[in-house]
Amino acid sequence: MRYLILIAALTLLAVPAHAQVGSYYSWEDGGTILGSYGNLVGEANVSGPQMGSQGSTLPDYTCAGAYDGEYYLHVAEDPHSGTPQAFIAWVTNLNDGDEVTASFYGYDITPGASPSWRIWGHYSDSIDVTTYLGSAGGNSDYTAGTGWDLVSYTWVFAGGNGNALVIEARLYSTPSTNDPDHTDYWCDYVCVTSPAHSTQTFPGDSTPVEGSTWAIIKALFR
Ligand SMILES: [Ca+2]
Repeated sequence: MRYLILIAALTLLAVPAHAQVGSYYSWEDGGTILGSYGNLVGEANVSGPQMGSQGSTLPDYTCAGAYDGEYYLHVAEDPHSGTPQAFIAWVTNLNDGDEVTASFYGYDITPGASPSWRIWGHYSDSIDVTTYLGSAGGNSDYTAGTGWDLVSYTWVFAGGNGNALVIEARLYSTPSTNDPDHTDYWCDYVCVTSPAHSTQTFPGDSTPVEGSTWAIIKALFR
């Protein structure tokens, strides 16, 4: 089954000049992540209530279940160090000036305090999702701490040598650096809107808007 659903094709008259296409991915097909950076461990496709740790080494909080559908993503930071990132979407074949909006829901029950999520991005080429061609910035707001919270950002593409954008789900634990601390995280329902000439790729077995790029991803992550 395919869970990559085309949800919108906006008017040609809208700003920006290119028609925008929106898709979402909800982890319903068993996928996990496209890649990661830093001390990110334990990526898993999960369903139902989950127990986790908020900085301790023992389980001390629970997530009741998915934000959308039945399945969602678990990752963890272990040991705490720096800012780990889960790569949860990839938009390729972009041109300077293109507008890309992405969002996801992160689970957070600690208002105003870590652990929390942020959405960020970096540039890559359109061949290999693991290439890093510089930060693209992101939203400095964290998940609110009210349960399943939305984080979102809009980039105006300016990739320099690269022509692709990797969407990062960033993990912020407390204390930020400490061994052997462990923090569990859950996220769900990543949405991406980008120009119709670009290609959106998500984890799992979903088919991207342009199938040729998916063949490359499968070869990379076999
Ligand atoms: Ca889901």
